[in-house]
Parts: sequence; C-alpha cells; structure tokens
Amino acid sequence: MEIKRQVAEEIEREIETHKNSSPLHPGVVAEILNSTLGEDSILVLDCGLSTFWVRDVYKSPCVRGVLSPGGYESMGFALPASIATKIVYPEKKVFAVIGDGGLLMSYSDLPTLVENNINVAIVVFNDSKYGQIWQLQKKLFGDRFIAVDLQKIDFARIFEAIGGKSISAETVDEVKAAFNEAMGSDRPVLIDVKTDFRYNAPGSDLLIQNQDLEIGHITDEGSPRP
Ligand SMILES: Cc1ncc(C[n+]2csc(CCOP(=O)(O)OP(=O)(O)O)c2C)c(N)n1
Ligand SMILES: [Mg+2]
Repeated sequence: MEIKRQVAEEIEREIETHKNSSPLHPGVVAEILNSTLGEDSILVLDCGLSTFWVRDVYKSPCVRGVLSPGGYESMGFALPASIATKIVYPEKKVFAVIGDGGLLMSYSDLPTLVENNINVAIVVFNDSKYGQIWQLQKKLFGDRFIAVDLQKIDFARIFEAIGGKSISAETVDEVKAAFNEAMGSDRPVLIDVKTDFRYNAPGSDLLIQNQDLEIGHITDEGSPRP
C-alpha cells in the first residue's frame, strides 16, 4: 500500500512539473485522454514506455474500458486489436495508444482502417526511440546505448498517403483539439503526438530498489539474473 501511494505521488508530481514541457511528457498526454474519453469509449494499449504512462494515469470510467496485451507485452498488438474492438463494439469510441516502434511493427494494418472506414483513433506516441529499452539500458548499463534509436518518422504523412485523416500535435492544446476532433469523427484518424522518452515509467526506481537489481549482476555477455 505504501508503494502504491508513493507511485501515485510520483505520477502527480511528474505531471505537474512537466505540464508545459516540450516534447510532451507521456503522462501529460494520458491526462488529456482522461478528460476526453468517456463511458462510451474503449482504450486499446500497445506495449512500451508511453503505454505504461497511459496505463498508470488513465482512469477508465467504465468496466472493460481498457484492453491491453498485459504481461505478454506484445508490441504491435494495439492496431489490429483496436480494429477488432471496433468491429465487436461498433457503438463505442475506440482509441488505440501505440509507440512509434509498435506502430512500425504493425502499420501494414493502417490501410485496413481506411479501406473499410473503421472509425478508430490511432494515437502514436512518437519519441523516435524504443523508449522503454532506452530506459532499461540507461538504468542497467551506465548510459551505454545500442539499437534504441528510431528514425524520425512522420506517421501523419504516411496515413495521409494511404488516404486517411491525420493530425500532428506537439502541444497540450493541439493534443486536446486533436482528441476532440477524433471523438467527433466518423472516419479513422491518426494522431501523431511528439513525446519525450526521458521520463521513466511510474514506480521504476521503487521497483528496482525492491527487486535489489544491481548493475553488478550484469555483464557484457549476459542478461540480468532473473
Ligand atoms: C514484439 C516485441 N518485440 C520486442 C519487444 C521488446 N520491447 C518492449 S518495449 C520495446 C520498445 C517499444 O518502443 P515504442 O513502441 O516506440 O514505445 P516507447 O517505449 O518508445 O514508448 C521493445 C523493443 C516486445 N515487447 N514485443
Ligand atoms: Mg517510441
């Protein structure tokens, strides 16, 4: 219970401190989801740092309001899962939250949205990184990074090229306006939000302290001991 309280305080502090930061803090974007989505919405999560923020900040106003790959952590889940969700629950407003890495693993499904006019809002947290892996490497390998950089990809232009409606958002006001537009849309919309990978997931430090995970357990050859 003590850890739960500390994590809740950490989230509140982070969002307050970074409410005007640029690029956007993923927790700040998650708060905007809180004020936009309602009981008639379903939020579908992918895997990664951004989705951890959304998972911990988003307060679903209804039962079965969130669909997630859970502990399986499968990147690429949210886009096809959001298509299926909309087909099963056509009366619901479906938002998918996906990192740029996760969307790169699944974006061949984007034409399906347009071709069949499946009214889902795809929200890309675009930080040009495998953010979660960057955080892990920073924590465990003393700032030595490998294979965590992604190209700066303009997903809005990709979706437009397919024939879809897209919006790029870099500020709180732009994100609010984009989410509201998606809520009122009868077409699929892709919202490309520029986010920052430098904010580790809520409770990460507490978790590592409690697992007693030390850098001494890692070698160049091996992974952390389970
Ligand atoms: C299919 C698959 N491959 C690899 C991983 C390991 N993995 C977990 S998070 C992550 C990076 C996620 O990057 P992105 O989707 O951009 O989200 P971010 O962490 O940047 O928010 C990777 C490679 C995974 N969970 N699933
Ligand atoms: Mg990313």
